[in-house]
Amino acid sequence: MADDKPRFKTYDHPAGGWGAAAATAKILLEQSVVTKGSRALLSMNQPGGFKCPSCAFPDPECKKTLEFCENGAKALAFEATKFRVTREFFAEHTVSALMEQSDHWLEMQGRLTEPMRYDAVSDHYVPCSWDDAFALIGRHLRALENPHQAEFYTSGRTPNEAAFLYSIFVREFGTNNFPDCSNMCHEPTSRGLPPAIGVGKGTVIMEDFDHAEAIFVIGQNTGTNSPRMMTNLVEARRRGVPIVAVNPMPERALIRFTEPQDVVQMATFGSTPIASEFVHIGIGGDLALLKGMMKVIFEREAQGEQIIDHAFIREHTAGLEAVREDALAQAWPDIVRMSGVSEAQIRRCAEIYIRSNATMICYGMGLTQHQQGSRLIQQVVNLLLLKGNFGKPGAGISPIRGHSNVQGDRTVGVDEKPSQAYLDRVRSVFGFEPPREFGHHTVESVEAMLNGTAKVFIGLGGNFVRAVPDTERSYAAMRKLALTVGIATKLNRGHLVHGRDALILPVISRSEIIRTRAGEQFVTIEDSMSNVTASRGVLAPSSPDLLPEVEIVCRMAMAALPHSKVAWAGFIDDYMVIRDKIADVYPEIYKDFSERIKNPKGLHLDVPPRRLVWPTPNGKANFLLLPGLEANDHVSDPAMLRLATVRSHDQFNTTIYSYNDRYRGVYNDRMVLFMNSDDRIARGLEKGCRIALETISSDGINRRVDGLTVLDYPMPRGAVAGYYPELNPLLPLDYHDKISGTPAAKSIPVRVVAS
Ligand SMILES: Nc1nc2c(c(=O)[nH]1)N[C@H]1C(S)=C(S)[C@@H](COP(=O)(O)OP(=O)(O)OC[C@H]3O[C@@H](n4cnc5c(=O)[nH]c(N)nc54)[C@H](O)[C@@H]3O)O[C@H]1N2
Ligand SMILES: Nc1nc2c(c(=O)[nH]1)N[C@H]1C(S)=C(S)[C@@H](COP(=O)(O)OP(=O)(O)OC[C@H]3O[C@@H](n4cnc5c(=O)[nH]c(N)nc54)[C@H](O)[C@@H]3O)O[C@H]1N2
Ligand SMILES: [Mo]
Repeated sequence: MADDKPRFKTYDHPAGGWGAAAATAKILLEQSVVTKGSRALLSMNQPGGFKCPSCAFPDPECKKTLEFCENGAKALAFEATKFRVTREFFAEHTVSALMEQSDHWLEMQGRLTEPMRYDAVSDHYVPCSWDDAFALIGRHLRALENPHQAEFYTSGRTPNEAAFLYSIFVREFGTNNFPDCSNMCHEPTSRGLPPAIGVGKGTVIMEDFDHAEAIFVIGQNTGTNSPRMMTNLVEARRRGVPIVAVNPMPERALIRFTEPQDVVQMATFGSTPIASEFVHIGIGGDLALLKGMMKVIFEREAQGEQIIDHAFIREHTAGLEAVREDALAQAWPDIVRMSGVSEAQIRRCAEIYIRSNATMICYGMGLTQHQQGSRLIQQVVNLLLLKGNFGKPGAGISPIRGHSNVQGDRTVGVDEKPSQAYLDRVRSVFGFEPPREFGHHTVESVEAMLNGTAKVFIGLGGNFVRAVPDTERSYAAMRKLALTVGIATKLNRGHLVHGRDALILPVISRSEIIRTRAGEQFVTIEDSMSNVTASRGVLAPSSPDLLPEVEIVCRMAMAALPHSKVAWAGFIDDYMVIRDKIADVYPEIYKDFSERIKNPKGLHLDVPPRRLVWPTPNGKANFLLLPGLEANDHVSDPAMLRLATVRSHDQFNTTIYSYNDRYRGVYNDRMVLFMNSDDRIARGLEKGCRIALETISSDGINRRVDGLTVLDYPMPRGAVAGYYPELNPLLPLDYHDKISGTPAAKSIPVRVVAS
């Protein structure tokens, strides 16, 4: 069919607008959820409704209009789909046959309907009762020589109540092995920020957008991955606030955007320019850019200008001197070469920062997924501290989180490096002695599988094997396990790359009603700005055989811990009981949780730096030095290109909604490589030719992906981009930020080879 042929076409309209509206309608139609879906959309992000299952950006307060976005609607439509994966489906396909299908095909089969167990004799998943499923999990966990042989993964859609109980279950079981999707995502924020400002979270709230005098958006594709934030950027821009977008890809929505909620703009085909300054940064060039801006500030101060907030620095910070010396020591030619940005533009960015009395810096994966991800985030803090950009309206650091509850899961205990104070609270509230040694993060859990120490993998949501680096090795790692458990809404590759025993346990989704013997229950979610709100599903569950995640966690615990000190059965029906325990373990932030959550606006968890209180060891905000200008290990190979693996407009992480990427002009293909035409010509490649990429690494493992079409694209020289998860085979497991364990998925050193 001609319509399925790959097409590449420059997209030169604004992002958003009618294109987004049409895309939303098409998806609702395709998934046959028009009436059901539209009804659900009306409840999404409304008081009394459920939280959007897509990203973690907060909802604007008290908006009376329909508050959703194209990609939120997609996430909902694919959750509320009419399609079902039934026992007949599994009887029809062997697991080996399913492995031949694409991720997109697997997703399109629809919602899981009942628990299934892998049968090795027939190579089929076969139906299995819930009781038998929990008994099998209990048997495997109890048979381990020690609890550290199990890995307990979490993906960030899991609500607070289930995540909290999971963290208690796993700790009573005896390990802190909590590989988590955040280990591949904003872990550099969670580990990088505490030594700098004392908390591992952002300091900005929604209202700050109304007071900011300058906004930087670094390494984040806002229009695709947190579209609701576009409303804030449009409003800010209309107020005349300068917006600086720093990105190797000129992401369309950061250039021009039409608000789908803006009736006049929609009717007149109008749009708002977003970035007042687009910084076409080289991959990993952000460190040099930040230092260049600081150098400008220090130089002008030395010439007698008053730029730095000296009173703030004296009262609240430590460590400025080393950072100043280092920035001043960097030579302009090096800064320009390493950032890929002209000195003039760096000076303009510095000028924007200097003139603003309240600067907000937002960032995404383009900043975290580098080998120095954690320390890069600290450089952002350095810049903000210079002008006292904390504890005042409109200012602060704003990590834009990914999954809708990824921040909440960490807050309520999903943490492989828990603090001793938290463990003490767990002991006093639940009466067992939790393990004190740190557990595995995601990369360490794959290593443990590879070296044979891990035996059991339980995935509370997510699609582990597709999300982690080094696809081939990770598949091999999973296949060595005794038991793999996927607790999920949809069939995914993680269920097909499995251990000797394997279970698929289907759950009630965010948009669906949870009804227990005690009546209808709601769950709670913490967004990127530390607001905790209730989420109540409105749709009937897509199958009568689904269980809520809370019940699954409790019954796993009961099966694994026959002598548990915790009254698990008491949590299954009444989620208020769980919230009371959360309040007991976290009295500072969750005091009176059950009462406070009755407020439709929810509660805002305290972020001390907003009050200029710094919970660091020295009680100060700390300037922290990252010497030099390289955010990744130096590679001397002259043929090297830095590869960023990114999301298309039509995917949610490993879930592929379609093969299109509208704003980048790509249709019906995901096996593409975005490249600067000069880099293509320098390699003697024809326009649109097929190539293979190979990773440049020193561990002797050949990592290669074949069949990529080269697209001429406005990338900086030396930088290429392609899609995650297709390019994950190129990402070595040990190529990560050593502080956080986060794979450096935005800066893989590769070379082009013949396909
Ligand atoms: N629709 C949709 N929404 C999502 C998701 C989704 O898949 N689909 N995923 C969710 C999740 S879990 C997350 S974490 C977020 C991810 O949201 P984003 O952080 O936007 O994630 P990416 O698309 O991976 O890439 C971010 C941007 O980084 C840029 N970049 C690459 N390398 C560099 C660099 O060296 N420097 C700079 N400055 N920029 C660079 C890329 O060009 C890209 O624009 O979105 C969440 N929301
Ligand atoms: N190369 C490369 N790799 C990356 C990234 C990158 O940019 N480049 N990004 C990384 C990032 S930021 C992240 S966050 C990870 C994502 O890693 P994961 O969070 O593991 O992956 P997802 O694709 O979000 O998981 C999708 C699956 O979750 C299940 N699911 C959906 N909703 C629910 C629910 O409500 N409950 C339960 N129990 N299950 C549900 C569905 O079965 C679905 O198939 O990938 C990381 N990997
Ligand atoms: Mo993420």
